Amino acid sequence: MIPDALSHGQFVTVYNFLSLVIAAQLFTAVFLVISLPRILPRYRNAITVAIVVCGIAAYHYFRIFDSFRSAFVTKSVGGTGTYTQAVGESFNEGYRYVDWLLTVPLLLVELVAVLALARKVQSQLLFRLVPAAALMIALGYPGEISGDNTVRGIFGILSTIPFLYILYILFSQLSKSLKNQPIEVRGTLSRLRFLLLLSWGVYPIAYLLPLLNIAGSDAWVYKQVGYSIADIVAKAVYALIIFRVAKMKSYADDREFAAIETSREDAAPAARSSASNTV
Ligand SMILES: *C/C=C(C)/C=C/C=C(C)/C=C/C1=C(C)CCCC1(C)C
Repeated sequence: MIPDALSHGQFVTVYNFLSLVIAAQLFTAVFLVISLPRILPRYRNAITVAIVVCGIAAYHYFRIFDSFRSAFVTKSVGGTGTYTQAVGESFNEGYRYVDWLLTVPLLLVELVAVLALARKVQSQLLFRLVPAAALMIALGYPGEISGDNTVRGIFGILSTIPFLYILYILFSQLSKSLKNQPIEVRGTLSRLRFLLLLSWGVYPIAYLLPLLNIAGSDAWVYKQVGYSIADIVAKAVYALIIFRVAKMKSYADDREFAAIETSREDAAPAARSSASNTV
């Protein structure tokens, strides 16, 4: 439930986190646009999807930020007092879910695309991952907007089923494909899955907070902060690691490209490829 009132500290905390997410998504997208020529064309699809994800997220955070600012108002001088819900305005949590409905399937597309698998394997993976991701988000929404903790709990459990299925596919099916990846990127890709697990795991925990008897407005504030941090890691940081994988794979695929790209650095490309095996 959206709290009736926020203390000044709570208001500022949410305000600053929402603002930070806008900056992170927007400038990650800008960085990736500028960096596209630094990878081979066969990996540019993956990065283009990453740019779209960060762009969609930045857009929705502008909307969330606006919605937050008009939903909570204060009469105190200098804005240092309590903020209460404005008459006729309500914070719209729907923006998050529309955002996730679009971006979560795309994050999985991004990962599968950078692997550059055989077409058949790729479509098999996406055929499983994309609908499961959409189902997970769609099932979470009725619980998220419900003031009733039983409803919240039931939809939370329903949504966890496709969530576990996605993790199963990522950690079982995808492992087979990892063996065919260049040796330089295997470690990074494997760690990327744990980053995904850790950051995606924050969402159901943040969702649960209102059920854990944490005082109303605190639970809501922690939830907003949790979703915000998770969105930065799961989209922007994730995109930068995908970009790194794309760059390392480009170098491994085409030594001439690697030589041109690294010519301003001292080390020879061949010697560098084994030294760059870290995230
Ligand atoms: C960029 C946004 C991302 C990666 C969002 C991910 C969201 C989830 C993994 C949400 C999962 C949920 C559950 C597993 C159960 C409770 C309801 C949700 C939707 C919060």
